[in-house]
Amino acid sequence: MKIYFCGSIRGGRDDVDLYRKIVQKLQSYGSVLTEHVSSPELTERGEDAAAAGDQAIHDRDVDWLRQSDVIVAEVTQPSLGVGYELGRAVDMKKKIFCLFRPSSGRALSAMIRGAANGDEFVVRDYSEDEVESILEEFFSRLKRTSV
Ligand code: 6IA
Repeated sequence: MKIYFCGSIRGGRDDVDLYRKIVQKLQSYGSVLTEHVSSPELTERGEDAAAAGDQAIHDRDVDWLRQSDVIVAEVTQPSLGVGYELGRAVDMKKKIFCLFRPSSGRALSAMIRGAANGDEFVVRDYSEDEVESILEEFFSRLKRTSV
């Protein structure tokens, strides 16, 4: 299974340790095309050096989205890129799982929470200590529905 993980980069790297934990867990279900999103070396400011490569990043990511079987997004830290990826993925009729932590004190965008339909597009509120069990639950349901 090919998994596309979305997490904030230029939107802010506050949750990078959590992204790492999620990606590690996702790797037990398949290959994660976007493992770099969880890399601590990838900083929001360090990205400026790569400005000339933005088009290549965009085109490669959209191509990976197309190839992926499922999209998992940590959406607590608001990110334009993650919102864009989710919109494109909806249009590609992909299976999408969004994770949001209400303990952040933020309110999730209506364009993400409002897109949830409990089937193709799932939004799950969670707390950090539940992250592994929530992913287990999601992937076991995914396996049941795709056989
Ligand atoms: O707007 P943001 O930067 O927060 O958007 C983050 C999302 O866009 C992530 O889910 C990524 O999939 C994608 N994205 C944004 N920047 C990059 C990127 N930067 N590489 C890959 N995906 C990205 C540069 C990488 C570097 C090694 C030169």
